[in-house]
Amino acid sequence: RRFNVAVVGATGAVGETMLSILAERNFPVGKLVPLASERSAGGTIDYRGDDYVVQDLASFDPTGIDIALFSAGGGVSKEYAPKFAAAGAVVIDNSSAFRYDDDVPLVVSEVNPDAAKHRPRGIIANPNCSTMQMLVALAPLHRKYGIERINVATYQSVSGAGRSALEELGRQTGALLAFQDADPQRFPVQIAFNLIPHIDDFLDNGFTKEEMKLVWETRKILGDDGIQVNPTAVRVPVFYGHSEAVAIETREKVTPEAARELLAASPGIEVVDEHRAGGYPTPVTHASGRDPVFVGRIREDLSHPRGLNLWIVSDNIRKGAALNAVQVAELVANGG
Ligand code: A2P
Ligand code: 11C
Repeated sequence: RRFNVAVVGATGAVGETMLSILAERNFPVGKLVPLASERSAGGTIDYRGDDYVVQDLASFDPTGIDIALFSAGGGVSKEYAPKFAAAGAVVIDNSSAFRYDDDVPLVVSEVNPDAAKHRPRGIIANPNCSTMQMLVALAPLHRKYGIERINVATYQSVSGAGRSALEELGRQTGALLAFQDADPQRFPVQIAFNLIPHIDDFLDNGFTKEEMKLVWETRKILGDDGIQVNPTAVRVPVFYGHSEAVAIETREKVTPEAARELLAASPGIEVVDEHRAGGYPTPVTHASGRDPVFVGRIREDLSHPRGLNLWIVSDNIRKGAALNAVQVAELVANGG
């Protein structure tokens, strides 16, 4: 059977990758409808070599859509996802609008695929990119050794903040190399040749919302409210690919050798961990434009008897957003 698919936010950084991944993976698309705001309605996008006219979400009738992939921000999802679901579509939503609702499953395809089956509101939430890649790597360790605590510092690329953020890094870099000013617009301070310990809004507890997503989403996806997570989220001047320095504390001791073996045999992961120059994953050399979550620098924590350090890198637009959304669509299409 074929599925009528709507991509909401089709002109955005994530939306255009959703379209290319649907094509790459031969998703059984019947009718394809790219949607965006009235700003880009009437323009065209490419899908499998054909032009498709972008339609205005505000005036679109969702009747007949089977699967809707949303990536146009939380406000758009809050308003339109329930309308698509009411018209009979399964909505796979990449925003944070529904992630913490009890009756909306939050699914990483390699970690908790069965959760996608129980979707009373017709909505499945796609996790935040930094949680996504962290849990693809940590879930196998958690199942076998029991993770009690996670310390994580992220190094997040600008593409996580959308197309305008990619443009800002490019513009500022060019301006500074030409001895011109680089006034910040999309980010609160200059991002080129800098880094910013601030992603998403500040909350009352002094953490940012991006940091708390790592706490809340990890517990929900692993189904374990006891896991302690201590996050710091940092924006870095990289175009594509988020990196994470992660230190875990486990109930049972795990050696680096055992961790390497387990992770190398787990789905969605590629271990790159040689003790030589370049023998570790980086956004540019490994992750950008590719599907796996790359794990390297696996070593014992010198300061904790059951501690392990890992370096986790993945393309935030692919596994962190568009790829997982399409993988969840595959689960739905296969009867999940
Ligand atoms: P548009 O091209 O019309 O602005 P990014 O995260 O890369 O900035 O992309 C955001 C995506 O969400 C774009 O496709 C954008 O479409 C879409 N979008 C933003 N606001 C709305 C809206 N109010 N209704 C529909 N689509 C929207
Ligand atoms: C970033 N993680 O890198 C963000 C982007 O909750 O879906 C995705 C925000 C979200 O800026």
